[in-house]
Amino acid sequence: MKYVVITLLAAVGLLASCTGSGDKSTRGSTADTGRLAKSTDKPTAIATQNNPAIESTPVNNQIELTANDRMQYSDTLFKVKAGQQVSLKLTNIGKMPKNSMGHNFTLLRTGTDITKFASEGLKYRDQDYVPAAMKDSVIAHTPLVGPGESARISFVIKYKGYYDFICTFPGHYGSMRGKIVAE
Ligand SMILES: [Cu+2]
Repeated sequence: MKYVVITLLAAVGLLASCTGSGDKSTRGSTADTGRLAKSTDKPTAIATQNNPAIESTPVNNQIELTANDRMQYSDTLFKVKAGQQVSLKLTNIGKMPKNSMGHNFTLLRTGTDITKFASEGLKYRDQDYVPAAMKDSVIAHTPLVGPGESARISFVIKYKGYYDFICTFPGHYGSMRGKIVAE
């Protein structure tokens, strides 16, 4: 009899937790029609699910981003309108020479293995460390910019979802990475 009561309580508890969180999880999974980042994605600095920062980030297809000598981007979360042109300007505000502290912005397709991509990129020094062998994983990228330099690119993210961007300069992707949410 005691066992039955415990089971019943557990069932009630389960039911309560389901109804409590059901609203959010349903919203998250239907909004992007199955094009959410795959669960095989490596965890990144930005947790994409249920992150209040995403809610409060305004949609803006004009992105201005800076990068510094401490291997940091000025911002790591952007939200854009899918299917429309995005203009992005990357400026290196550092002072260190390009061959020791160059930066780029490389936007990756959903499901790309960032670690694999970045290590493959090491073989492509003359192509700004963006690996030609994995070009299908790249939505867009800027060239490497040195101190005081800027690069401007435009691109379209066709589908709603979460997209990683990184700097492919050797050793940088660990701290120089962020997300673009397309909605
Ligand atoms: Cu960098």
